[in-house]
Amino acid sequence: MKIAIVCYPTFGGSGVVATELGIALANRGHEVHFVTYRQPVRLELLGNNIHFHEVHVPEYPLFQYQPYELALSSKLVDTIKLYGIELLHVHYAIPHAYAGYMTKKMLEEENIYIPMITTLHGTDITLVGKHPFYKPAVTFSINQSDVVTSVSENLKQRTLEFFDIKKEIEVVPNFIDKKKYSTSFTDCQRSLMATDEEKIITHISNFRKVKRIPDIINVFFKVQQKIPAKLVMVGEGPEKENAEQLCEQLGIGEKVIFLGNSNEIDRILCFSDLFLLPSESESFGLAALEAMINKVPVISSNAGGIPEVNRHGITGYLSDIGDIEDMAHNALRILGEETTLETFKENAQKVALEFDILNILPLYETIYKKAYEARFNNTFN
Ligand code: GMT
Repeated sequence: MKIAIVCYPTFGGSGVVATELGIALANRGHEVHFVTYRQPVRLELLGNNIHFHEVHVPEYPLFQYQPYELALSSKLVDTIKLYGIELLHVHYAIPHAYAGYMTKKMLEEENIYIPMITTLHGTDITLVGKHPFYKPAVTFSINQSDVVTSVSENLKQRTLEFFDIKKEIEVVPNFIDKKKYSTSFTDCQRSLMATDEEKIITHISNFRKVKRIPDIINVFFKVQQKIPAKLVMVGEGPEKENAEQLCEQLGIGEKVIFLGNSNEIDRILCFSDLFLLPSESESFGLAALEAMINKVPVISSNAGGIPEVNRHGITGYLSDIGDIEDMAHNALRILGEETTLETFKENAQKVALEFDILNILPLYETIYKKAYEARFNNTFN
C-alpha cells in the first residue's frame, strides 16, 4: 500500500513509534511517506520506498501563532494526489487528527476518498487533549477518524472516560524490533561510564514534569548509599537544569552523568544494569520496553499502561507514584545480588519479545486493509 504517516519528528515516544512503524512497513514492501516539519530523528536512511515531505509554515508578522494545521493539511493534499497515496495514518491526535480530517474533506471535493487511522499515544489524551480548550476539537477528530487505535488498554479506558467517543478503539501495543538486538555489542564500553564494581542505573526521557525527574535522583541517592553506582541521565527537557542542581545539592554530582539527547540508546542500554521510570503518567512506557529488550530490568511507577509492559516481580518492580522508598528498596533487591540481577535481566528480555514488531505489524496491516476496503462506506456515512 501507499501510506502517508504524520507524526512529531522529535525524540518523543510517539514519533519514535511512528518512525519505526514506517521503516518496518517499507521493509515489508509498502511505500511510506512521512509528512512532518522535520526529518524524524530515527529516520536515517531514505530508501526507495521511504519518502519524507517537509511541511513549511511561512512566518507572517500578523499571526501571533503560525497555522501549522493549515500548512500540514495542504501538504497532505498535495502529497496524496502526487503519489497516489491510499491511506493516512496520523500519530498523536493533536493537531494531526484535526489536520487529517480537513485533508480528507478537501480531497473528497475531488472525489478522492482516503481512510484515516488515528493512533492515540498518551499525552494527546491524558494531559493536553482533555483540557477544555482542546476537548471539543479532539473529540470531534477522534470520532471522525475511520479507525482509532491506542497503544495500551489503559489509554483506551482513559480515552473512553474523558471523551464522548462513538468509535471502537482498537488496542495495538507499541513494539520493538528484535532483529536489531540479535547482534548485541561485543564491547559496550562500560568502562567509559563506571568502574567494574559500580552498577549503572539509567533513565531516558524528554525531562518533562510527568517524568518526575527528582524522584529518579532521590531513588539513586538512596541506592548509592548502599552500593557503588552511577546514574546515567539521557535526554533534554525543561526539568534537566533543576535535576543537575539537585544532584549538586545532594553531593552526588560526580556520580550522575547527563548525556543529553542521544542516537545511541542501544549502546547506553547495553551497559546499563537497571532502568528507572517513576512517571506520573505514562500510556505505555516505550522507554521501559527498549530497556527490557536490552536486558535491563525496570523500576517504575504503576502509572497508566506501565504495568502492561513492566511485570511486577518478573521484569522489575512497580511502586505507587512518588513512593521513592519502595523504588529504592526494589532497586537494591535487584542490584544487590548477582544471580537475582541475572534472572531479572533474562526475564526482561523474554517479556519484551512479546512486543516484537513481527507480532504487532500484522495488526496494523489488517487495520489498514479493512479501512481501505471500507473507505467509501465511511465517507458516505
Ligand atoms: O512520554 C513522552 O513524553 C512522549 C510521549 C509522546 O507523546 O511522544 O510519549 C507517549 O507516547 C509513547 C509512545 O506511544 C508512550 O510510550 C508514552 O508512554 C507516552 N507518554 C505519556 O503518556 C506521558
